[in-house]
Amino acid sequence: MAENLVTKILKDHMVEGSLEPGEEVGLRIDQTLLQDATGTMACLQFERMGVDRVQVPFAVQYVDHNIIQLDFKNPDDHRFLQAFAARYGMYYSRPGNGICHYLHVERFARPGATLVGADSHTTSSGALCSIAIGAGGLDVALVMAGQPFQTPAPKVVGVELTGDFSDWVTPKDVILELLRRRGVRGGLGRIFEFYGSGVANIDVTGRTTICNMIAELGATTGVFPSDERTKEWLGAQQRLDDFVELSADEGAEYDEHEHIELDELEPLIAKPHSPGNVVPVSEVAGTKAAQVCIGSSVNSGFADLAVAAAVLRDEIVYPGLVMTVTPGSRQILDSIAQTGVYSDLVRAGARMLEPVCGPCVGMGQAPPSDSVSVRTFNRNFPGRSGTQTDQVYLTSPTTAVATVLRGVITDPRELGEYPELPKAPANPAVDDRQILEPAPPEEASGIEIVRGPNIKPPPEAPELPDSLEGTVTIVVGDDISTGDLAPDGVEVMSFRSNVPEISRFTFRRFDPEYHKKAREMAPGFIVGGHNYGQGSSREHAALAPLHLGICAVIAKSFARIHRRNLISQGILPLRFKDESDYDSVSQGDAWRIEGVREAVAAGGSALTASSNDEMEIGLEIRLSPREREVLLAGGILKLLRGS
Ligand code: MIC
Repeated sequence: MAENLVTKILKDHMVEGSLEPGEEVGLRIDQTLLQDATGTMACLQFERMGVDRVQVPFAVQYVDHNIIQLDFKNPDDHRFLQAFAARYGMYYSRPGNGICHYLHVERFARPGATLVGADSHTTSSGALCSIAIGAGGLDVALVMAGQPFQTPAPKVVGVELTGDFSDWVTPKDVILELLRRRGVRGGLGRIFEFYGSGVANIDVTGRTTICNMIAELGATTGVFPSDERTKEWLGAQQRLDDFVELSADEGAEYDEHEHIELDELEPLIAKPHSPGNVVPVSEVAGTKAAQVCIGSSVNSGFADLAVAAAVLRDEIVYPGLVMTVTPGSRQILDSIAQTGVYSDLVRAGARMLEPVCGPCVGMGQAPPSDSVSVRTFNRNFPGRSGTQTDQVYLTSPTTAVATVLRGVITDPRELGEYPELPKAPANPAVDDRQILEPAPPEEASGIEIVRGPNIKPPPEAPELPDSLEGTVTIVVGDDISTGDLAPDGVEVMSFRSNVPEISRFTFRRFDPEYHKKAREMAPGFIVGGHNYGQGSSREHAALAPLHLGICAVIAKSFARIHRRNLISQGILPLRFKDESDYDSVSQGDAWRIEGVREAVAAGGSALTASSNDEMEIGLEIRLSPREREVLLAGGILKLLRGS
């Protein structure tokens, strides 16, 4: 039978389970990726697994998120991670070397490989035809310890691309178009495979943009075929040996279909406060902007920055607005310096930032109160920029730079003729000296891993009890992001190695005192709407509630990574049998759920919550056999240890 590309790569890596959509599949993983904001927890949990050396063929630790060094906390984490990587067999990319997703596509991703990373945008490496999946830190640590990666087998959506872009329209508009069509829940349980004649018109940088933001659809990942563009890229990266041609068979079948005619796309933009809130730029044109940020974890490639520079050559940044530019990696920084892109941007008045995630996660450059910030980033959840009253729009570099010129959101097609762009250097500065090799096994055990005072042991859940009795600590709506549970920004993220401290910020957007109330009410339940836990992979969004005494989350539906993080940490995810029951729940309700352990052990699918001894609420349990074992034990670590 003619096979699609996803099926080919998954079959090649399947070690257990089934590829039937929704069934659990176990995959052999070729590569793992950690970044610093999720890495310390993952490493601390890896340590508890009692494994002497990382077991995957290639593991890398990047440092790109918690970069601002206001005090000792972030540098202490970096020091810990560097020593840990050397000790346990991971490569270590030094701070300032670049953003993990850009670096991985430059240096390590390869066609046909599998990659699991503790960052939801690990999907970026789909640009080089890897099956690259984001996961919580503990799940990645488990893979590093040599276990297969367990995930629900996805449906495959074939996205046929035809035609070519018209001037000013870019690959960012492809992913915004998918988000416009499907919204932030439209990719759940799905891998998006791109094919068709239009694929050849998107270079690896453009493919990276699309695959990065496929995470915003809630998708498992996205993947492009390995073709001439892939070969060109690998050649420039001096990695031609990694090239293999890979694509779907002629006439391959897909579970679902999308078709995008590139010529028909127009410049798009996502309005506050969701990446799924997409409209044509023309609809919001004229909106005054206080800030424009180009670059960061998406749209930081050479082509993205070159177009901004070409538009700004001999012009200046509109006086009422501040512009920042972030190159994706040291290599890209070198390329823009060599080609004059850097100086055109500097002369125009752009503030040039170092190649790190930066403003995308509220790590500096927070916009002024109540103002509009136009960003080429991937997420605009409320307050993510660091300013609680932010109004963040997400768009392409062309729309962003048109806005820089005029001071108001501008359809770039109004700028007229498309400028001549500088060419990327044929031989970019490939230099891996900032990526340190692990110590050889014979020296590794002598390495001291220093832990600063902010590095605290992660909490563990108790075994699943026979019944759950507790209080509804909060009722939240649809599309709650992990940023609501463990916020972005310099202050909160510096507690990524310290769960007791980070839990003080849980749900602070709704109630700054939530953490105190939750502790008083413990054991507690959280009640949520659809797509609970969307966004990032940060397991702190499960660990902080665990620390506050949350034993179960009851929602209308869950985002993939967060649902799995809850289970891995021993928190039970349950769904409403009848969604309308959600409306009858209030904060402070006393719930009793009998027979939980028995139902989970027996693979039962239903439970009943008795609320205030007055009302019965039907609940659904949807767990794979493996997830049931994990929950019964009280989380993955306890299951592994057998206690
Ligand atoms: C994000 O873009 O939301 C992050 C910050 O990269 C997260 C990782 C984290 O929270 O550390 C992600 O995407 O998983």
